[in-house]
Amino acid sequence: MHKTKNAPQQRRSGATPVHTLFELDIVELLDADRLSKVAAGVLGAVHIKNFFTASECRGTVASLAQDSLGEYDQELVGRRIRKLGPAVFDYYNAAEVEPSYWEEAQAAARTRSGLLDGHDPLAVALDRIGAAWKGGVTLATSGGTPLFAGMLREMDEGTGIHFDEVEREFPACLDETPLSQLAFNCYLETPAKGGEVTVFRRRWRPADELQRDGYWYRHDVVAQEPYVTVSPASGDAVIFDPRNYHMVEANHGGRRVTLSFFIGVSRHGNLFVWS
Ligand SMILES: O=C(O)CCC(=O)C(=O)O
Ligand SMILES: [Fe+2]
Repeated sequence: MHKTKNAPQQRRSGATPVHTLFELDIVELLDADRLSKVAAGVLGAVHIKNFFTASECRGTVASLAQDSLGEYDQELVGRRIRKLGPAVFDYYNAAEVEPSYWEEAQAAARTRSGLLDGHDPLAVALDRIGAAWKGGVTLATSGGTPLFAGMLREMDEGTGIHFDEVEREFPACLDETPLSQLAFNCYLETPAKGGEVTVFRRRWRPADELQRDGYWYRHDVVAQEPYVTVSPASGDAVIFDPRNYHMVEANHGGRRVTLSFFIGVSRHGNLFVWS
């Protein structure tokens, strides 16, 4: 089901102990301690079984009309990744989030709001995360206006190796700098084979720009690094720090549909989300 490859704990004689701390925890219920550990960089990922029930997944995917999906700029990313809703990523090359973002955001939130038997799957996910965190979860803001969070994303060809760090890619975007950035994905439908997500214990360094392969990065940047690989079943959710390099394998047989957003940890202890 899952694979963990960690470097051995280092403890040479005479040296102080140091721990790699990049495990994959598989749990039935999300808890605040694991969320903190991923945010603090001492846990590779948390894989939550059955975050959504089978009927919540089926209901949401069944009511998601194919024609409601747009996609990331194929010219930029080099593959087809479809999605409902705008990503601030779409505006990385602009100085700020542009008017078309807000229009798309409103339309997508409206479409998504009734997908789960008349309810919003994002609201359900945020309730469950808030219950685990025992604190508030709100939408992140940009220029005082709440951003869109909660894309429904469909990938067939996976992704290359990349990282996501809003403060480094789009410093003007969020009103509050998060102490840590997490990626949340709940897998509403999963392929028979493929679609695994691998997270490497390695953040971006400036010299990595020499290792770029178009939008993605060459495998060399993570070649020596510990990693965790998660093979989620439908209904499962995975939380990791996307500032670590990560990638998704291509699908074989079936669709891979996720509810996806980023989570920032606020200086006040609450969480804020965006896509
Ligand atoms: O779909 C996934 O498993 C992860 C996709 C990804 O790159 C992200 O959420 O940042
Ligand atoms: Fe990513």
